[in-house]
Amino acid sequence: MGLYRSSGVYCTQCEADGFRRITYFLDRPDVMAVYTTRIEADRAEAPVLLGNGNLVETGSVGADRHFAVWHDPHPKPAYLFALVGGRLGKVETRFTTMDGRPVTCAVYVEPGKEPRADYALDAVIRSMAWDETAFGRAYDLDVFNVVAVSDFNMGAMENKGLNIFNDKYVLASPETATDGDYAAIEAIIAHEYFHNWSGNRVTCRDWFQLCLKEGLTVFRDQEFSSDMRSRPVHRIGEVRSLRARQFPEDAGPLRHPVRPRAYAEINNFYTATVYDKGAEIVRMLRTLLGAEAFRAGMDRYYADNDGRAATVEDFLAAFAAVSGRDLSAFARWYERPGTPRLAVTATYDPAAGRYALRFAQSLPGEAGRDGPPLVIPVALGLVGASGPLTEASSPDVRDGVYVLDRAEAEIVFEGVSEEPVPSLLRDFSAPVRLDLPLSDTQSMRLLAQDSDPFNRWQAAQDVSLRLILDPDPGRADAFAAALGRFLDDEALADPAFAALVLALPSEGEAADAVPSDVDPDAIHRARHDLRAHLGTALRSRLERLDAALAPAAGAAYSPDAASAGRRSLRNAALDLVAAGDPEAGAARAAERLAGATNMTDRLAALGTLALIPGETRETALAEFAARYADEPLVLDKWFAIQAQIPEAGTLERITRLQSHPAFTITNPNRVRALIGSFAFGNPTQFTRKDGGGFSRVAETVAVLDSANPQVAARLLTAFGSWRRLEKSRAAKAVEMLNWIKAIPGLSRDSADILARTLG
Ligand code: B3K
Ligand code: ZN
Repeated sequence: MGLYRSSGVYCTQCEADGFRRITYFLDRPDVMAVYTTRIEADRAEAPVLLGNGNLVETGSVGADRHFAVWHDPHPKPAYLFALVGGRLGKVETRFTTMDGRPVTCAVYVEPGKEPRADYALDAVIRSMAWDETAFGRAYDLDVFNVVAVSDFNMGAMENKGLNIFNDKYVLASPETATDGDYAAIEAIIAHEYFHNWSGNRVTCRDWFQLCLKEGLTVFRDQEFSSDMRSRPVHRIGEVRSLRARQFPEDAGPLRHPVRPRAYAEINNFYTATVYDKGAEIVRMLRTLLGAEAFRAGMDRYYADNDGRAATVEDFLAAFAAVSGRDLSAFARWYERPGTPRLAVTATYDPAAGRYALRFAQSLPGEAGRDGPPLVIPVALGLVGASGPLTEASSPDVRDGVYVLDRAEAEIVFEGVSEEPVPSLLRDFSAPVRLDLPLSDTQSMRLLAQDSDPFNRWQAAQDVSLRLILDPDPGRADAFAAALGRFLDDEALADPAFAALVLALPSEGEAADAVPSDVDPDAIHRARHDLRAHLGTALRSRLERLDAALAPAAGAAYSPDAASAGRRSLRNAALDLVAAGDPEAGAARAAERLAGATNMTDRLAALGTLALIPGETRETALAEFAARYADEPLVLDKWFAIQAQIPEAGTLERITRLQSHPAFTITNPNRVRALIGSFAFGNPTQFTRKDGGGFSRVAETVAVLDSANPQVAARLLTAFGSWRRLEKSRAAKAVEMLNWIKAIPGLSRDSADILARTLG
């Protein structure tokens, strides 16, 4: 934090409290000031000089030096201060705001990489236009600059008028970036831009209110991406990531309320809980109030708090004011850590045509007792044998939503002509764990018949999760048949959605569903066997899809969502076929790799091959490395794929990769690609019984801690689920945690994570 140099470029990172490393200051977010910044530098070394706000003066200082003066008229907290000086190329364009202000927008990158910045610049323009129509928010300076640097601890930073980015989230070309990279660039450019209002114009009174800007801004970027792409497909992605990162956090020793009550090191609270659960709270608020009142509440929030350092209470007060609703019970979502469980049971009375749903929520607090109930919006519907039962109705359900605000409640539907399957938490209307015992047959009815795309996908996930936890070839056959019908009827109509339906829950998600004594090897085997089973049973269909989705010869690559969806289904089909028949799969993947015309297909084929041991894989990996020897961001993908190979030899492979010329412990992207992917993406090897996986990550933390405590502390969070592992693995994890604890002079960042993890 503070002022540093990345590949010759001077840059700053001040959030949360880095400004005090640049100069003495009352470095708190509620101390707001107008800044004028004069930057002076050697002209050859730093021809480009950027600051916050508008450029007001430039000039020479003697023969070799020059200066620039930037003035930012908007009062801001010190954490939004930034400056950049270096040799940089740029792409730029103009945008005129809805109130007629001409804005020059530019993206600065390493000279020579300018063509790779076009997509990011386009995303800036689309973000500006979207915030005007979706939220009535216009940009408020004459320039908006984005700078890409290659050493950056997180994704990006929303400094006023001068967003600084990890180059991974700016640079893209079809040859070097995947569809996923394009989508992430679009989302992060939008996120940082949207902070201009949610974070900068209205900032946080103190760091306990972090979710006020982060949860809200994630919600805003999710909405933007949903409008740019497919809404249901994007929603499924949001929930997958919530379950992969936030649910485990909320279930382990690092759990904390969305608005934490205490912290030792605030930089350790930029978490999935603050960001993603924070966004879910905003989403629930919109569901409860309706789109119109929600928008009115947002307008009110900006009107009342512009230029202020606000609190969660200020945020909720705006919505209470416009809707007349009492939101005091809803506010508990900010205070209660943990993921609530929602248990539901159903009874059907055919004679009366009556169907009752009984809800019980629970979220044990500190003393093991349930606290006061949360307000849970449950979007729902009933699904009959040939589709949703539209004539069924309940007085408690309005616009398809039932609001549960008691510990237990029952609602009754009348006019129910056949026994339905309940479709609950449609579009994942609340961040809870649903406890609803459905049979495979009932789930498969939802997959085939529900009108809610999210729950159709969820139904397939539920069946596969049950089959991973309790393998049964007969039931797997029935599931394959249901998937086959789904693919025949719908795969080509919405390939992106179909690809998600084919993707099984991750090993992490399966582990999350096991109450205790988690054995990652057993989960891996069961998941692998199910993939092989489905790949074999669906083979001919998958091969037909593969052929139908092949791009026309010579077709140009386009990163748009529809094209990306076709690629994702085609690659998912190949991957599943390979699971069923590794030998044929390896040959097919190698062929795909050789013929690929873009990074998405190339990397997908390499990912399929990576799971099939043998010469073909090793040759493919070597060729990939040679081809991209000068592309660090592409080699990160190569590091990551290898770090996640679920084989005993991976540790040895990582040792070799650590001395690869492209690897350096001082670059956060490299560390995350190799060691982070291993710790967070390779459950069987990270938790190896011999402790070798834990110790590799611990050694990295030890080496990294003094130079980059933030990245070290983040790596350490991989140990967060140790208590749920089976005893021998858990013991090894504790051994390594204690080893780190004994390191003299450990950073506050790492010491804090350690203390809570061992707690
Ligand atoms: N606000 C920054 C994160 C700062 C992290 C400080 N350790 C990026 C973002 O969320 O937009
Ligand atoms: Zn943010």
